[in-house]
Amino acid sequence: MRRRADRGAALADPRERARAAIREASVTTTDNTLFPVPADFAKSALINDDTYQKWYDRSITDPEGFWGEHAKRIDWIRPFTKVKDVSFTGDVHIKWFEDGTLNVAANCLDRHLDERGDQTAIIWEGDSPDESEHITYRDLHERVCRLANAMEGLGIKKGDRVTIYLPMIPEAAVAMLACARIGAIHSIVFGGFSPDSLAGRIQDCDSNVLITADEGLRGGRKVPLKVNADKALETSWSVKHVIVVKRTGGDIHMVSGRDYWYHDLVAKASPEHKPAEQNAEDPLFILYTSGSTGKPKGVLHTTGGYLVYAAMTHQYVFDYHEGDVYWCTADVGWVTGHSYIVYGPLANGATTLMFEGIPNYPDSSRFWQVVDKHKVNIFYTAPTAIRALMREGEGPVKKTSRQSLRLLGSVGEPINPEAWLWYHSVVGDGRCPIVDTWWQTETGGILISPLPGATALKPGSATKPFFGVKPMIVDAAGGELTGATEGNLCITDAWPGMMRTVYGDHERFVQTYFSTYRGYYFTGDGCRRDEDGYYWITGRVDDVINVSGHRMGTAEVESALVAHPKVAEAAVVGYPHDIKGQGIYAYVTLVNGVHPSEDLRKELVGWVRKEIGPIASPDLIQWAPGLPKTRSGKIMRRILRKIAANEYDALGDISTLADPTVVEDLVDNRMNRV
Ligand code: 6R9
Repeated sequence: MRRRADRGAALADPRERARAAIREASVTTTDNTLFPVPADFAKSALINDDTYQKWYDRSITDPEGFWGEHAKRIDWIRPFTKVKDVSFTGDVHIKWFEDGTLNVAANCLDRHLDERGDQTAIIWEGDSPDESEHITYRDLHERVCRLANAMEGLGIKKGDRVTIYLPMIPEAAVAMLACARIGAIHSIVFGGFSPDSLAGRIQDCDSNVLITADEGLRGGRKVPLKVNADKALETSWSVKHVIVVKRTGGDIHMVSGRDYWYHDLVAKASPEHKPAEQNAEDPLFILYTSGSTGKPKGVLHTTGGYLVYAAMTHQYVFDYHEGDVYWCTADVGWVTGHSYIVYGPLANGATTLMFEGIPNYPDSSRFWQVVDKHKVNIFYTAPTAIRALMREGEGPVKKTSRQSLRLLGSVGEPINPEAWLWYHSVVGDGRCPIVDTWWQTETGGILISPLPGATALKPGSATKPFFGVKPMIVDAAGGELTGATEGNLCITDAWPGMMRTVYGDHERFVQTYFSTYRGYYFTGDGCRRDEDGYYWITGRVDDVINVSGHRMGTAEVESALVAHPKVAEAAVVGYPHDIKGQGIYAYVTLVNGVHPSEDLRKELVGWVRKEIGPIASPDLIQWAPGLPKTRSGKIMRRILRKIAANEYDALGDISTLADPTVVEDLVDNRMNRV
């Protein structure tokens, strides 16, 4: 690799170097700023530059040999003899290690007991700084066995779908692992989703069990989980059993014969349980995620390949060493929580921190106080959190030590170079490499990321592919673009952690991911590759927007808006937002005779919150007497995106519109509002 612009090397103090880079970033492209692997980091790193290249080349030329070997990192009950059976065309199918058998919970718990039964598996840090708990591997194993027995006692069995709607409490991890232990398929629904969203997800997979809590606690505020669950269950008759964890002791209603207190069930259950023998391709979990069109899709992950990939990426991307304390701030309601709070770290015998709260409660020093309190070595968060904390200045960070930190990570959306540099220089004191990890719910694990002992960093670039990952950049027509270029990002061959299907709708899986560019997995992201072969993710190229690192389908917000009796039509786009990355911008056409007002605007925001959940609240609503449409009636979102971004000069060709004057009106209104 070419190392350019070694200007920084002249500055010995890494913090000074980072500051110089910040100054530079505001005037030049950050392509020119290279952060080499710090020498002391390289010394003890698991993967260095040479190993990366050697392993990567082998993973591409001999994928079967490579993955066959690395799959041995987990314990198989019956070893596999076949590594890979994949087709991205025709009868699309993806199978890894298909004749092997294993149990995920046994890999995350039982196999560690002899060696590290008394080591902390989960450090739980509560919403309030006064509450925390260390759970050893032995203790976690016992809790999981008890719940597994209790669930089997209720008649829950292999293949059943179990919906989990819990706050960030240890019982969330216990519930996931108990499902894995008995072969039930979990489907976690983020606690911020509304009763309707929960109901939709329960019904789509015909779930017969719901595990929830009386209330959640975030930033000192209560989240009415059981009340929401009760509402969702009014229309979701498949659910026969509800298991309720007591978190706050809030006053809730228990339906007799349907609802059970978690604590009563596990107290009565045996602490020993024999894990079920699962096939490598048996489903492990479903996780709903937003796409360009229609309802959220149930992304299905299976057992063997997923675990191999989650564990291996966790070890190498985070350069995880025995004894490290590792903290990923995600929620288990998102894929990051699945792969990098629970499955990857626990399969590796790590100590993983689970945080119930939010970054600015009780104050915006909380993350760093938790780092000091638990001596966190590896810290993994989202750019939106970094940007929000950056706004509070260096004070809240600098009053903490953070000496334990060795590595920082970022995930969820592109990290802008300013935020990257602040994270590096202020949070990491210029000492800690940052792994900017690009991946998706669908990919199961990280696909493009630096390996911190091998890759020189460029702020804002996810850098290089992980082992076995073959990225390809294509133009709109699907032609491969080589060298330094920009286009749409595809992956040309399978990796063990990728999704296998959309639950209950294989055709939608094929249509969504393999038909835009035939024979390739299409990510939905735009991407640039520079002269050094570094990848820079430029954001979604479809109608998915990324709000504070959360995926949102514009179609979902639109259908929530048009469900309001006063709304005739709505079009939703993303627009640049300082903290959230993208904000939600809604153009709303009211029913004839209804007059726009501030009250109505508030009512619509509240309506969307109620329909989908707070994460879908529109940031801006613009009244639109008409929407720009083609003569065939298709809304021209390209134009709406430009107007929302205040880019009026770049509206492009509007001559194909049925009524071009609509655009003038929208532009006038937008300009008058800002
Ligand atoms: C893991 C996760 C996936 C979408 C993805 C992309 C964006 C995630 C990123 C990133 C740039 C990164 N994304 N990580 N963009 N750099 N490091 O976030 O999964 O919720 O499914 O979102 O997020 O646009 O396509 P998910």
